[in-house]
Parts: sequence; C-alpha cells; structure tokens
Amino acid sequence: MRESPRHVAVLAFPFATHAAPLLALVRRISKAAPAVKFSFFSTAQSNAANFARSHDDENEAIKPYNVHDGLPEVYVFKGNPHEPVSYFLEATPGNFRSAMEAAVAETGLEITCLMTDAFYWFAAEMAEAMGVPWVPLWTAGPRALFVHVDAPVIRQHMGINVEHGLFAAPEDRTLDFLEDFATTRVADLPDGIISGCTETPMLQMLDRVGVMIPRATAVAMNSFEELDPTVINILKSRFKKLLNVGPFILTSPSSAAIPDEHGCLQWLDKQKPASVAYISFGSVITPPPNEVEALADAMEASGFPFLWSFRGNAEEKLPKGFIERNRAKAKVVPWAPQLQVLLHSSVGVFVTHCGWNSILESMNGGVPMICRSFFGEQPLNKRTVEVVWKTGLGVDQFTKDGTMKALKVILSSEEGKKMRERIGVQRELAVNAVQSDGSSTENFKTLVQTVTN
Ligand code: U2F
Repeated sequence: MRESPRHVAVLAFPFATHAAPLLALVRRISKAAPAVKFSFFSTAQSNAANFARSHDDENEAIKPYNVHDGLPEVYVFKGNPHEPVSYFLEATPGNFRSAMEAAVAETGLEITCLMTDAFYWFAAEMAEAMGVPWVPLWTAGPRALFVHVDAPVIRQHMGINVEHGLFAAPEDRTLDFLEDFATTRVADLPDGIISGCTETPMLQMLDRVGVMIPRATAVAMNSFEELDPTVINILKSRFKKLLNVGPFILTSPSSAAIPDEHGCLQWLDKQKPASVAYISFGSVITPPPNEVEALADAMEASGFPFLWSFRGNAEEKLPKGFIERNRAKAKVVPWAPQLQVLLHSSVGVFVTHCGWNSILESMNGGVPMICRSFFGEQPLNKRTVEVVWKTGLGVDQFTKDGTMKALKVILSSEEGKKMRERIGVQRELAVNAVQSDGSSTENFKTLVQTVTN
C-alpha cells in the first residue's frame, strides 16, 4: 500500500526575529525532503514579510496560511510592542486550530508532524492528541532555554516574587548551584523565572514552556553544540532529543542576506580595517531618549567612524544637527544588511541589544560586542558574552563616558584584540559544526528523519 504524502504543520511566532529562522529551517528540510508538504501558519503581516522574497521550491512544497492576529477590529498601535503580542496570544491556539483545519481540508492531507516555535507549549498537547511528533524550534541560545527548564530549581534556591521588577533574592546573588552558571546573577535572569512570573500572557507562556518542552519528540535550536558544551549536555539529558542545527546564517545563508538599499557596504569599503562601530538594536528596540542622546554624544566625541541602523525618525530623535556634523565619519540608516555588515573587514565593534541572531551574526563576522540588553533573555546573553565567553563588554545603560571607554577598549587596546581572537575561535567552531561531518550537519539528518518519517 502506498503511504499518503507527509504533511507538516508549522506554527510560527509572528513577532521579532522568530518566524524567519523557523522558515529558514523549514526551507532547508524541504530541500532535503522535497516530497513533503509544509503548511506554514503565521499572521498575514508576518507571512507577507517572510515570504516576500521568492524561493523556487516554496510554491510547491511550502505554503503560507494566515492566522488571525487577535487584534480588535479597530486597533491603533501606540508604541508598546508587547500589546499586539498579548492580543495574539489570547487568540492562540484557536486561531491555529481553525487555520490547520482549513489546510487539511484544502490539501486533503492529514497532518503528520507539528513543527512550532518553542514558545507554543500547547503544541505538546495538540501533537499528543493528534498522535504526531512535536518538534519545537528554540530561536534563542541554550542558556536561556536551560533557565526556563530549570526554573523550579532556581526558584527553590532563590524564592519567587510574582510582582514585576522585584527579585526574591538579591540581584547580585549568583546561580552557583547550577553547573556552569556560577557567574550568572539573579539580575541576568529573564523576566518570569523568579520575578514577574504571571504578569503578562507572554510571561505566563514562557513559564509553561519550561514545563512542557521536555515532552517534545525533538527540540531544534539555532546554535551549535561546541558553543556551550556543558549546558548543551545537561539539556540533552532533560530532553528526548536536542538537535543543535545551526547557526542558520551558515546553513541557510541566502535567507539571511538582504539588499543593501542604503549603500552601507560601499561606505564600509572606504573605512579602515576594524575601525567602525556598527550600532543596531534588532527588530523591536529603540533605547530610551536619554540613552540615545548619550550614545550619540559618545560616538561624536570618540572620533571613531560609525554605522547606525536607527529605528524610527533619526532626524527627530538624534540630537539636533548630529547627522550633519558627523556626515564625514558616519552613516545613519533605517535598516542595514546586518549579516553582510558584520562580515565586512572595516567593522571593529558591534553595539547591540544581544538578540540571539545578532550575537550569532557578530560571531560569524568575528566582531566583539558592546552589549546593552533590554528584555527577555538579552541580559543573560550579555552576561554570557562578557563573562563566560569574554568576547565583549556589557553596559547597564548608555552613558557618554561609559560608552567611550568601552569603544576604546574594544577598538584600540590589547584586550580588544584578545576579544577578537576569542570570537574568531567561536567562528571556527561554528564553521566546523556545519561541515559535512560536523555536529550540526549530523543533527540535521536526525531532524529531517524526525519531521518527515
Ligand atoms: C528577538 O530579537 P530581535 O529580533 O530584536 O533581534 P535579533 O535576534 O538580534 O535579530 C535581529 C535580526 O534583524 C536583522 C539582524 C538579525 O538577523 O541581522 N537586522 C538587519 O538585518 N538589519 C538591521 O538594520 C537590524 C537588524 C528578541 F528580542 C531577542 O531577545 C531574541 O534573542 C530573538 C531570537 O529569539 O528574538
């Protein structure tokens, strides 16, 4: 008897840089298993952005389906990025269920596997009820996943305070009871581990993730085993399967490359090697006005050339006359081809919010970081970069003096050189992991089997 074709339902988280890496992974699996159908569920806005650039295989094998974004009919975004997330989460999982029913009816194919963003803990129950594997993708780093999974242990030692901003334990207390976390402090933990636990739908969701994710058939991650071996080995012992199949920028480079609409690369061509500061805070964040001003003052006074990917109206939000005064040594753009920018030999430091994709891209370019984290697992990433890997410096907030000092250390001191060497070693490890006999390649073969068999 001929088996009916495999049909994988992919449930994306439509905010920040989540759906893009999931789609990159699906495209890669689809290339390895072209007979398998993928139905990709996300909001209309997210699908429009991620499916904008054509990929040959996609019309046939990967089809986007829009799910309801949960927003009220009349909704005006007033600047709080967490608000649309809360609305969306209230609509889940019902919005996914109805879209999946429509896809099954349209294709005539029952769903044979659920691949989801790891945030969707409810997929554990969905997949169990459907009798199919659940394969979540964790889009951040291994340490962040670990603290969510081990939240009960952390709470046992540190106590818990459900009110936001209040820690049960002193902020500088370290997590020395967890292997390889002796330098991590209470203040570095993501919201929701021991503070603010039930405050928003997002934090309620993250709380459930740690509990449910061990039920996954396999957990995929955009990382590589050699980056954080101790933590990864502990996680492996908690899950049925943990598959580090990244970094995706090396395994699916074309999905990360974007056009250089503002001539950033040409401008970088004219700068000296390792001299430029590249500034960007990812897809969601703009630092508060006082810090934007302090950072601008530091850039102007330090004399280093800089490329600033600036969210919002730069003329309005930067100090008066700043762009004009710095034109000879600076470029301010609304969006930069970050992956390529960080690979450019002129870039010497990345001023970042420590989003996981930004960290991987900095590693890929061998560029040390100045880290100013904002929310989620970013403080943990910052601490890891500064203290565990020693490939950058952390600042609590941007001040003119503090930022100038950090720029000087990284761009013109021996310590900065050492950071560059260390991050170069990480880059080598990443490159090896994606070779034909590398750990990420081996894990990918297992992933393809798990998703498509
Ligand atoms: C959330 O992260 P973000 O989307 O805010 O930040 P990143 O993970 O660093 O991803 C930003 C991506 O946007 C790209 C950049 C990254 O791939 O190359 N980009 C660009 O191409 N040009 C620009 O001018 C600016 C950015 C969350 F906030 C983090 O805490 C999580 O770690 C992350 C992953 O789960 O998602």
